[in-house]
Amino acid sequence: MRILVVGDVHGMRHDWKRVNREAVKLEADVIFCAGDVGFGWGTEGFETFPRPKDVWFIDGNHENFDELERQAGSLTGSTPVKLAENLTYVPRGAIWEWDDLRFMGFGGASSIDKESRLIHEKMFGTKVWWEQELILKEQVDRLSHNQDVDVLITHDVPEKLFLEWRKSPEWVIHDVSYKQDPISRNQRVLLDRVLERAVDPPIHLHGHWHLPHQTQTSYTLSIGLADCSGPGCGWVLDTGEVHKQFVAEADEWGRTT
Ligand SMILES: [Mn+2]
Repeated sequence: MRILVVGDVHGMRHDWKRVNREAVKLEADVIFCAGDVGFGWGTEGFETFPRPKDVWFIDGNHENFDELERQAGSLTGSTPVKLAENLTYVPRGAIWEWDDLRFMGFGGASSIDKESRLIHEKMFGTKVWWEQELILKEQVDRLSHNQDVDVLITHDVPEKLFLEWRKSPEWVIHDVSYKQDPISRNQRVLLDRVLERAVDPPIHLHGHWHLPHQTQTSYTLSIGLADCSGPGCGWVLDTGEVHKQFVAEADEWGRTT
């Protein structure tokens, strides 16, 4: 089974069309968006976009969370929720299997443009920021320990993986203060706990930063995806190959015979 994992769509219909064209070219069975799809954004929300392939997504920070909660029932849950034909939402902490591989999704992040969004709300009277974007401690605490996940998909990056990424040559950011505010850092620290419960998965994918990178740590290959307006927005995940890689690494850890 082949999954095309993509970064932030931000409700951009033309970017989404390109993602679909790529998915056909790459013969992907599923498109998985790692958050910031632009769900429930006016009448042109992500949920109205064409879906020639099966589409799965986690939430990011730029979604209409009232609408998402109304349609999905909750932002947390242990299993994915089918919202419509070819459209599945993965609540924070949900687990599923594709070809014997265990996947976990965990959305949510802080909007660093919150202040300008609140000003917009005051000026135009339309809601463009939702407090549900933030990952809450209790949403993490409800996860059971030792989930032993093969592939973890989050919107933001766990702090532990971020610190490794920052040390690597792939760290090309020029504004060192970018997403270094205490709220953003706290969100990433909460994701560290998710990473722990998932028992250091061999593969981790995330969006939110719009910066493509591949950072190998002792246990996890962390892959950052650009947003869907440019290159580096997609990662093809072939369950057969991931499984091979996982087994090879497991051998090195001495976990399998
Ligand atoms: Mn984001």
